[in-house]
Amino acid sequence: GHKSCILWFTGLSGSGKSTIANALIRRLFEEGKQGYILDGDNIRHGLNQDLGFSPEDRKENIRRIGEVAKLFVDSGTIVATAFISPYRKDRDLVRQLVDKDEFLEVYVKCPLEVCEERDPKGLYEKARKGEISSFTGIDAPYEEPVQPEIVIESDKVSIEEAVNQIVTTLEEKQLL
Ligand code: GGZ
Repeated sequence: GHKSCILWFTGLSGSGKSTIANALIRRLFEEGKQGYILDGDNIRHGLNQDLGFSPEDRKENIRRIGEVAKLFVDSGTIVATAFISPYRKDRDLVRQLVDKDEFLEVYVKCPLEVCEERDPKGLYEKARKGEISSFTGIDAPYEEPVQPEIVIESDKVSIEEAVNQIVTTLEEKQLL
């Protein structure tokens, strides 16, 4: 069996949060464990489509996602959330929504230069040209986690290694 928990991915745009979270949920499924992912595709385009990228809107985005993630924990699911969540305070508020052992902050650490080089959606280029404002890492802040449960250096490890790293931590914490 497993214990349900929130795996709270945080990191810059293009750091690999969604990719790693998706690979993790797939691995859990293969092992017969119930997992679910919350990301921009199913949240920012739906529940949170009224929100933009001002500090206030990002705060409300994270607050709602935290509440939804808590519901998934109640339902017995391992939930992975993949949002930049740039403000430490907003992440800490979510941490306090569930039991201490049910929240794992997963910092997907990747140098800005590498994210900018990847630029999968061309957003960094637009931000540099001033076509998008308040872009995280360019003209909006990213506050690094202080004591994340897991740090993944996504420019140094493969997706498979990242998944292994998370699974190992879940096993160590007796969540799997
Ligand atoms: C940051 C932005 C912005 C701005 C649009 N700043 O690479 P992506 O495209 O898929 O990931 C980014 C996503 C960030 O949404 P989050 O809900 O994760 O952000 S937060 O946690 O801060 O609320 C990017 C796209 O949306 N995007 N404009 N200005 N990312």
